[in-house]
Amino acid sequence: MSKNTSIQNQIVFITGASSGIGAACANIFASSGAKLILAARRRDRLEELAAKLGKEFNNEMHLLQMDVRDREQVESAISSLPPSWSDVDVLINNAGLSRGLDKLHEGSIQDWEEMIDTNIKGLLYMTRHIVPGMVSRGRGHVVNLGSIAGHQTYPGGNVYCGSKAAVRAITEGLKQDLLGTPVRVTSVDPGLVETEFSNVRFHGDSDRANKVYQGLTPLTPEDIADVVFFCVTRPAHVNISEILLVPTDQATATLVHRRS
Ligand code: NDP
Ligand code: 8X3
Repeated sequence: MSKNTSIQNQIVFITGASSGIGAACANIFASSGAKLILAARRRDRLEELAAKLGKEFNNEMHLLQMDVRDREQVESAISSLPPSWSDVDVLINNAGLSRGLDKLHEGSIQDWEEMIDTNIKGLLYMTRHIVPGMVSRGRGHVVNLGSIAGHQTYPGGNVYCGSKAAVRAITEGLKQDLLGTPVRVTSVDPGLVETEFSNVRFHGDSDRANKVYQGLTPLTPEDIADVVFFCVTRPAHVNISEILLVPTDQATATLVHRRS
């Protein structure tokens, strides 16, 4: 029988670790003895999380206050990692956001740029700087957070859906380009997960954000982290390329069952 990949003492780099799915990934990997590089813009949130995980699991952590949209910041953060942190085994490209739900012809160009710069360009910068080391060391796994929005476009979703369709294509391309190396590539594509996502989408309008999940049981960040962990811990010869997961109360990007 093939051996599952052990995560003990592996270096796991998680972007967008200050909230939601990224924070839940940090928790599950910490509980299995991984060494974590936790990155996001909100350093206070990273510190809070690291204090909690350190107390619970006593694992090693390295915090990076970083904006994935800033190419120079990404380059310098990665190139100046201390030697004991530079050999990243698992990269979880999770940092991402949606902004607005406007019709395309009425949309905010600033919102579009924020989504494209974070969800596509940020993921590319991270990948470009981390994957060469994985190839030369002959080990590694990249997990990208896609979305159901990369499979189906919904009204008002236009640019967000486009950015996640790009993540899907980029994940597929990366897998093709890494063929012949042991580096694995996975896209985890959730439907509705209750996090700060909708609050960010609606620029802090929490009433509108709460309505997204009203009357249904959404996925939790921990549900997604479980799936990411499952993919990463499969035996080395198993590459899970794509997983689409939705709440039982969701059938498509627009078809959901609400009890009230
Ligand atoms: P949250 O808003 O809870 O978390 C988003 C994380 O991304 C935060 O930690 C945020 O940290 C970070 N982030 C955003 N912009 C940047 C940036 N420029 N540089 C660095 N970090 C950044 O949302 P989720 O946990 O739900 O989202 C995580 C991923 O999952 C995203 O890619 C999202 O598109 C995807 N997803 C979410 C779904 C959902 O329904 N919630 C469904 C499908 C996919 P900070 O603000 O501190 O920088
Ligand atoms: C987040 C899920 O349906 O709000 O990617 O786009 S959705």
